Amino acid sequence: MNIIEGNLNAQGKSFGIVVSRFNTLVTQELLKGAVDCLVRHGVNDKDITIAWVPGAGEIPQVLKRFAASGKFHGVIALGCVIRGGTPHFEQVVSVATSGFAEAADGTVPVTFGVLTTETLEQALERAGSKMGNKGWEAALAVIELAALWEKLPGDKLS
Ligand code: INI
Repeated sequence: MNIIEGNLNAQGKSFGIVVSRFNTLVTQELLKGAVDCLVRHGVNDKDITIAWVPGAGEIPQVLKRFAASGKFHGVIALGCVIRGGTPHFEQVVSVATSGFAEAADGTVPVTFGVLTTETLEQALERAGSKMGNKGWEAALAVIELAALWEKLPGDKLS
């Protein structure tokens, strides 16, 4: 039996983060959580590249470019869509999630830290208060996948 798992050591690895500006109050906290997680697991500050985009609807375009660039061991998507203030909530969420799925094509690990909530309060709870920080969680997941990637059969980023 072969069991393959990734560890949480990210030393020497580089990561890209795509974060949306819409609901910045929340997304800046997701970003802080993600960067903190990467750095605490050994990533050098200079090996983190952050791209800001206008809204969650724009995340997939940049995510795909990052994933295809060959420059990163993993890429993280961060955003926040709040139903309360979003008449076209379903459309924005659908564009973000289906685009994410296209970017997560197995080239490099890609993780999803886009909050979809009913209220701003629920979003803030998931951005560093009582429900944790989903940015941190997305970063931890990409670290584990990046380590796993090195053990999977096939090509890897050198
Ligand atoms: N984008 C978000 O990231 N969150 C939202 O809550 C939101 N609302 O409320 O509409 C939102 N809309 C903008 C969207 O992501 C695109 O930027 C826009 O449709 C232009 O393509």
